[in-house]
Amino acid sequence: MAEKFYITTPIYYPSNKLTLGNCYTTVICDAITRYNKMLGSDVFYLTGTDEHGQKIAGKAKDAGKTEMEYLNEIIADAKDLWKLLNINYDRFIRTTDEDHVKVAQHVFTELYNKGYIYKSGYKGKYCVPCESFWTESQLIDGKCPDCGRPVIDQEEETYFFKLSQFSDKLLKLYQDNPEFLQPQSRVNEMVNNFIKPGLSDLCVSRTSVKWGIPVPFDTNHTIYVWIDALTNYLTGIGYLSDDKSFKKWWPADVHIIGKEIVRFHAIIWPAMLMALDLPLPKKVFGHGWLLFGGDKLSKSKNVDSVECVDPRLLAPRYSADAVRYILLREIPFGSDGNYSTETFLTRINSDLANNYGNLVSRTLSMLKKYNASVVPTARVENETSKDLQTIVKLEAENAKRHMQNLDCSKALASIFAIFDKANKYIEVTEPYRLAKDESKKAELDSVLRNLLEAIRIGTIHLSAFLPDVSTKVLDILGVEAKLTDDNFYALKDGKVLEPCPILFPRLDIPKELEELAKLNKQD
Ligand code: ME8
Repeated sequence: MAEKFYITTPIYYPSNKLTLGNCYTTVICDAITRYNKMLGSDVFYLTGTDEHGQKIAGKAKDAGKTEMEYLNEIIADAKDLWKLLNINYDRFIRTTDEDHVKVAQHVFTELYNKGYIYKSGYKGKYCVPCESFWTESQLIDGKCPDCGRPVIDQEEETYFFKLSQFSDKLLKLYQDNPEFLQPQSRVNEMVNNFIKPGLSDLCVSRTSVKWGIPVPFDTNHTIYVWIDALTNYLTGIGYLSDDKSFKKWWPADVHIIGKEIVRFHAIIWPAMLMALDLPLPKKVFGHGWLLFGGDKLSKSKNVDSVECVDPRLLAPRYSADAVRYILLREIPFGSDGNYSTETFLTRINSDLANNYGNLVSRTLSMLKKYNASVVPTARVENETSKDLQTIVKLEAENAKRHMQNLDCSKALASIFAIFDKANKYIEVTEPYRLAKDESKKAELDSVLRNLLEAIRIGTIHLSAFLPDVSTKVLDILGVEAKLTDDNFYALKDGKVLEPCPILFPRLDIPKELEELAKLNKQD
């Protein structure tokens, strides 16, 4: 039976349209999903939205809409965006979904019945217009960090989860399972910044937030943030509604999240699951941030004026594959990295148009010119061809290894090393020179065949990352995207190959930057 693999993104706040930052995690999870499917795994990919809370209610009110009207528009846009970027999720979960409301309420009641939740009072600094509590340290100059207005001391009756009881269990979890939280630096952050100083119990209900899931046995309260949000990972695969599915998929193989929410996934979530006697996720990966001029793309900041960051504009103009490529390739996985429109356009030209696109079109046009587009059977073994085969095989194995570590950026570097090598092979073998000498026909045919095989192998790996362009090329070659064979000579001898359309037109970068600046202004 195929191995199962359950992967999740965070559920995003639909308080505004989703951003390129949200696309980063979603595209990574999609590439991991596709790659694992090619390896023969049975994969479930969950993404969705986190729809409760004061902020959403306030936004809806400002827009003169009901919460659901406001949310439905944003969710429709999010789903369109995922379609635009070829995201192949299995379920889009919304925390307003009926089955999720039941799960969140069930979990809250279970934790209460088991003695992990108790009622008490919450004292804090309260901003009346924002209806938000803040801790002393969150205030900016003693004022509300959101709106800058004065805050008052306020007390509210709330339920608490006994998080403080889990310190030792969490330390043991990290110690016994070095795979649980990655990259390793995040473990040190959790231990030194939160667990060693002592965990406080967690506020899990509110009476002042009306837009939320009611606590079933005390309906003055709504469930506050994390019990509602984190349990989506259970609902998504049928907890309480489809036992067979839940048993098949749980525990999650990996939760991929941004580093700012590692604390919730690596401390609160395992503690809740331990309290519920449910198995823990196998891995939490906290990736770094895509930075824009050194800043994390934040929905509240208008970075659009300096950089073009709207995927809804970039994908139709440069292709979904190009947007996926920059997100998957540019930033070392786990670290922060800068995004800029100029880097994006430069990568399209250098990697996609020159390295890959040009390799494919050059090879197919030589095949047409020198062998009537027929896949040659010739196999002349020499140092150069052996060298090509060795590198292709090695880099294909490297790509697989990097994907076991979820590292799309390094995997893509390995795949592009295959194309680099193939381009160098053209330079070294000089097929145009061989074509001038009748006696070198077998050698020429062999060079063409080797190029086609390198393109085949590289493109199969590439298809998890750039599905559109890979499908085009694999269709021309007449092969399926299966990672079963990284050896040469799997193409069908004698097959006639169709010509290749231009895969990535070369861009005039200064002109594009000017055009994008104009489009940004119109927005
Ligand atoms: O935190 N770089 O939702 P959210 C990289 N609802 N990743 C980024 C990014 C950037 N500049 N900007 C956003 C929430 N992300 C909660 C989560 S989970 C049970 C609840 C990605 O809309 C990254 O995955 O603020 C980050 O963790 C997430 O979007 C934050 O999304």
